[in-house]
Amino acid sequence: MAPTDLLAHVCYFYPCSVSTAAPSTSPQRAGSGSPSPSSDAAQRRIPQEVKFQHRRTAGEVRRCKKGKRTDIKPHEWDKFGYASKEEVLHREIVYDDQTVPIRRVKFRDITPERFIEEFGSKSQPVIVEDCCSHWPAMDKWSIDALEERFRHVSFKVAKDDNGKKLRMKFKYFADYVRHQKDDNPLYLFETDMDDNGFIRPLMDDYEVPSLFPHDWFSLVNADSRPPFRWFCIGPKRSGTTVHIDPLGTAAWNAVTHGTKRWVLFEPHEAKKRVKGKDLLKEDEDDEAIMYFDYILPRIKQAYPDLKVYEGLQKPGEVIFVPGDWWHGVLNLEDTVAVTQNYCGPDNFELVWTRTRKEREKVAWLWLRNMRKYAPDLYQKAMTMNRRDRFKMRHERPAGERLSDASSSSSESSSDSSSDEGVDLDPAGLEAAVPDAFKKLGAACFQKQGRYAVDRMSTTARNSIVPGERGNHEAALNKRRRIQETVLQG
Ligand SMILES: O=C(O)CCC(=O)C(=O)O
Ligand SMILES: [Fe+2]
Repeated sequence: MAPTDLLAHVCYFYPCSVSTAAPSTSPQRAGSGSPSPSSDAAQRRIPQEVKFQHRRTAGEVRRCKKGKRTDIKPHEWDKFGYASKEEVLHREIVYDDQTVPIRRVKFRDITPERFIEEFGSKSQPVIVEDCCSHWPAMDKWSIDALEERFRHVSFKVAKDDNGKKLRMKFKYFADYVRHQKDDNPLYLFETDMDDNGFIRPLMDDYEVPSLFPHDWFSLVNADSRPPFRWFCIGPKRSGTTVHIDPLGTAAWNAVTHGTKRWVLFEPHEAKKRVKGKDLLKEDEDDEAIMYFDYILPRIKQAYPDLKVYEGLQKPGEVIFVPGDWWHGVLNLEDTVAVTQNYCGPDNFELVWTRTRKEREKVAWLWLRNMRKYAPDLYQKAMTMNRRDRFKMRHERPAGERLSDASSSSSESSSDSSSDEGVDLDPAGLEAAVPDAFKKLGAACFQKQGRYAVDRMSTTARNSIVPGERGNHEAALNKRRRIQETVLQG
């Protein structure tokens, strides 16, 4: 029995530390000196214990923390003492000259057509109020209700340095959420919602908001498509550091419980400015909470011309993050959300340009299915390729590499699916872009390849062995065979 098991009857203790430092200072405005961080807290820690309800929670948490961060010890996860500095979570956003409120609109005041005209095609972020308040998830995704349903189901709560997923049973994660005092807590981010039969019931609790009717990436077979859907539980103080989503995809993110604080920057802004790494002082960290506490105020001070979009997202609200926008999040409370990335008329050009270059095999499989199931989209992609004199893999002589393509080694199991036997000769295709794509209007709401997509994903789903216990290789081979039949049939 582990020593911690002997400590208590009802509660189980996990050593960590607490700071005796005063709360960090509020953000200061440009010209009033550099906002001071909370990092000196690290030097003045006194040991403290976190009480968990379950005997095994501490061990599970330690295992995941060790895997996720090798630079610090599990007991150092609270070294800056943010759990006793609630002020950071309650700090008001000051909308000064450079801080722009993220626009807000009520769901009942907007149609999908207006949404794409005003926000999608203009690449403007927006928070849509009351967009998902009717979902069953609004009740069914409280931590307590989720614990009842998924007590023994394991969810991904971190990744190690090799990209291996670290999973924890929900009962331990719920225990952790309720009691943790970490500066930057473990963040549950589960993408296997459809494939994992134990987790799939979550899919019945929400729907894709009607404002996002397109999902042209779903023309890529389920097992080749890059991850695009996540169920997220962020304990308070957890968050996501500033980044751009992959392949130019846009995202919607719906909160059912808790509050997210968002920061966004326009796509043209330099990484150096928006991440502010060179504004960090020695011994400081740059996790989400530190970013919102002192890095963002310093960024505003250092770059007064930088436009910073900020806003709070509450339960029932959905935020639209356009493709290529920088964004970061701090969960101000224990927060439950679902998010999906997509490709539609608002961002197809961007996504196709990125995908054909960065994910050659995915692009090839996508194009192959566009040709078969979404001819308008196929023509659009081929027109772009001709315009940019872009040669896809099957069009280049054997052995000729795409000069600036990034490595495709991170691609999914589809890498081994056959690339041969299907000729995608562009000859004879119309050069003109169909009118429906030129004008972003009602015509664009015709869903591309609907039948094909349903048929493919059903077939693929049936061949998947749920969870991680089946014969993975056999399942993959079967899926490959089905995929080839579907694609060539
Ligand atoms: O809710 C969050 O923490 C942000 C999620 C996000 O931006 C992402 O998954 O790409
Ligand atoms: Fe993101």
